[in-house]
Amino acid sequence: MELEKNKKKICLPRVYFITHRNERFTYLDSARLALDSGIRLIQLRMKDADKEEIKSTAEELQTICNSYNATLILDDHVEIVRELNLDGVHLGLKDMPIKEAKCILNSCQITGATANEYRHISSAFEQGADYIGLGPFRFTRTKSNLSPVLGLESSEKILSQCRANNINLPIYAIGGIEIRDIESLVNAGFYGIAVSSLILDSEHPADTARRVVGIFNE
Ligand code: TZP
Ligand code: MG
Repeated sequence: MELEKNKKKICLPRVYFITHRNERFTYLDSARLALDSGIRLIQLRMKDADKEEIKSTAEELQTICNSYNATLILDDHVEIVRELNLDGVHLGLKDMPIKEAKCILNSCQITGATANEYRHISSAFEQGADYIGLGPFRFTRTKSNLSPVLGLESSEKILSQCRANNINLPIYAIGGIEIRDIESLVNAGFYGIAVSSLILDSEHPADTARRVVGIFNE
């Protein structure tokens, strides 16, 4: 999907990588690995870092993403997105309201929202969100203070409520997603998947990332 925001086209590919760090990867290395493996939508998420570190990392990653023609979304920090003119921001349930962020950002920049229930999606939709991350699908250690795990049945229910109410936003499944989940998630109506540990904790991260991209390109 391409969002035509004035003259700039921002792409929302179906595989969305969330940065993380572990013994093997820094935040930047995790993003480089994803980009090298064909992923073209990155969220820079640095929960344990201070603002200056987030800003300098975002600046560096922006140059890298531009060279791959990839979309870069920053978690939480609307003011950094504005200052660096990044492609967009992702906001959680306790972050700045979407409509407020839309007033701060320019019309080329996209705003993504976290949802765990149908009412979160309908509220984000009314406020002008450009995409939704719905989850957690399974338990995950990547995020603390997890909302209730949805699983397939609740996810399907929420997606059909969206269809019934003509909410046609791209909705990514997020949280603990495994390769074996992808087919049923797509069949349920998810637009795409947002993943981190599936790739970073795998024995061969680049192979896993390529495999995931390949599934969506089939
Ligand atoms: N929000 C819900 S789960 C999650 C976020 C940011 C992290 C997803 O990471 P993983 O490692 O794919 O479970
Ligand atoms: Mg947040």
